[in-house]
Amino acid sequence: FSLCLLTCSAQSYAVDDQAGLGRTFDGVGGLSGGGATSRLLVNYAEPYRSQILDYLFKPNFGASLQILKVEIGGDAQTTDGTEPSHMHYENDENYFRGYEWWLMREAKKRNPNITLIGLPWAFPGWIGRGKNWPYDYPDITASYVVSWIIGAKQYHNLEIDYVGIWNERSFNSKYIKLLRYTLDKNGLERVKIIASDNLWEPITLFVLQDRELSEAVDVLGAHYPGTTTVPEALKTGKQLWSSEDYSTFNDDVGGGCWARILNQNYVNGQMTATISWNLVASYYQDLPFGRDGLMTAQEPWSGNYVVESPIWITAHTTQFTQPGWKYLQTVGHLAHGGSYVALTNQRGNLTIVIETMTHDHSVCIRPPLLPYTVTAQRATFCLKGSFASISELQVWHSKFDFKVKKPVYFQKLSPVKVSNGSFTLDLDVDEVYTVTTITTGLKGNYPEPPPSSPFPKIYKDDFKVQHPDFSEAPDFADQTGVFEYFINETDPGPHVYTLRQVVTQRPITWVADADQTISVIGDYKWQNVTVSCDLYMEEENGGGVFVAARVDKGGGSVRSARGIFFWVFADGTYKVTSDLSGQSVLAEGQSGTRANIWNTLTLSVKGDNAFGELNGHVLWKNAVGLVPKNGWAAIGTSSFQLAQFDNFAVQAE
Ligand code: 147
Repeated sequence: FSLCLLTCSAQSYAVDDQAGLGRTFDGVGGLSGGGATSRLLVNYAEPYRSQILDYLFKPNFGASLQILKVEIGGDAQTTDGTEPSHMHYENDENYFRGYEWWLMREAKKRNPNITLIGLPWAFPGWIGRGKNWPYDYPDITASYVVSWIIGAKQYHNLEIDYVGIWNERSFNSKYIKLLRYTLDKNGLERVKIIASDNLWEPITLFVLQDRELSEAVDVLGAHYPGTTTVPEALKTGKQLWSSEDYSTFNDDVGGGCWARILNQNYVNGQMTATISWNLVASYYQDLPFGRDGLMTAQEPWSGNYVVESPIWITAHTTQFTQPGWKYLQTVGHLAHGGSYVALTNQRGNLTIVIETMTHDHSVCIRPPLLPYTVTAQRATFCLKGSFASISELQVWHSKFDFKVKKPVYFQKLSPVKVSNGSFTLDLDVDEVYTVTTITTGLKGNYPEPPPSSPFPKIYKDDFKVQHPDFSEAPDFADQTGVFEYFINETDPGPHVYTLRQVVTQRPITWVADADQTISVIGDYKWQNVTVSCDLYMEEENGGGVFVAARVDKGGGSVRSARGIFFWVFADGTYKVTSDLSGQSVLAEGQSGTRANIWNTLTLSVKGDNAFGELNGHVLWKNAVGLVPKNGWAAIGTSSFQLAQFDNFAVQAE
């Protein structure tokens, strides 16, 4: 007792529950969506796909995530692509589109206790009855969102635990109350509401001033809070979450960012859950925010994936805690920089996580990080209250090393003996320690996956799949509109199995979707390519379809995508443009094309020259002027309209 007091007079930190405990821990999570961030994951061959899922979700293996948050697809562009809605049209319901259902099932399979969250970024157009706004008919929006929750249970036996409002956009009190009411009316009282997935304000003031709203909302979720909250948010008495955070390139600085915010979101901001955007970087790296996931799995064609440092940083917390544990009140900053948190299950178990991330090695994408210093230091932790009798603790260690580049990730060290109620660690900079009574920690490991390789230079898809596992064809990354496998029941000939663009009305958007639809595929570095595809316009008035090469943009800037676009229209004309918007015309003329028949378009680009063929005959040839030097191949339509695609083929040099 006295010895600990003595050692505690230096740089020492009490770990003590005698004055009561802190907040309830809700978990660490990953976000799939917002948008299409898991797009390429689904097409990994086994065993690699399961290995990736194990690194993410399997308890006591890798990140062992405690929360999975997914986008409720709204048919619109939501950062790295579109995700399909379960209701493209008012009279349409389908709970087997996209990959979020599958991902939730895979997560649950590995961890039945994982917390599931759904949040819309965008909505199909009919929700707004023509207006780009989801709150004019709040009953429609609420029943649409609740349908998704009911569908999850009915078709996938998935119980959604939390639902959000509208990602980083306006909330509406009437809508939130109606959502609560609609949930309850459907026997979904257990589903909790998060609001508003934006900043702490104005939702906090609304909750403080509106008793009914306060009763409807369970969690205040803020994005990129920079580890801090506001006094009013604390005053609500609600759980406070960082419901989207990180979004940082997943190198070791990204790992440092993640380590710092996982601890300090509680230490500074009393936040009890932190969710990473995104879960896994499974989208073409040249789309916005490339590699901003806990790990990287962006090459289904090679099988290569990379378990990045944030996976092991996550493990430092998740393998030694459970949602429902309590933070201790005795958490805080270390004297020479860094922080520590301590959590208990209130039945004798204790987990302490310590991080000493330096400023420059833990900057996140946002918000700006004010200067601070961290130096090597000796820290003594004094175990008191229920923890006074602990005699030994397990120790797990990570150390980033930006000099000789020999990092240590999540390594088990010898247990530390507690003597006279305390233990001492010599902390260097850029380290994470977990010191814990939990003995089940494990650094999971699979053999190295295949080496990285570029997208195949020769690629074909005839979309001939009778019972596809997923609604979307491999490797196509929809940037506006949704492209789905389709079966033409009555087609006599070769086009029974096709890919179909199905969004017929501009969605309630999250960013500026193009006025055209487009799905990109391939290698962004491609320059000289031949892209060909059979196309079928279903629209007689205003029908138009294209194949493209060197497409240089996707995501939120898809509207300004440039490249070489070869269009044919149902009015018997063709066009070649250097932009998706169709403004910069390189060539145009008569094609004789019309709706409801199949046409084959071939676009060949080499250096500054390009030519286009229609049904095997050269239709145009040209020197193409100012077009991008490289980019993806693509297919699409001239507006939100039904159209089909078959026998897609690309040959790159
Ligand atoms: C978030 C979105 O919610 C995600 O879908 C994804 O786009 C992510 C990428 O970092 O960003 O949206 C934000 C966009 C801008 C800011 C914050 C969040 N910002 O400028 O502070």
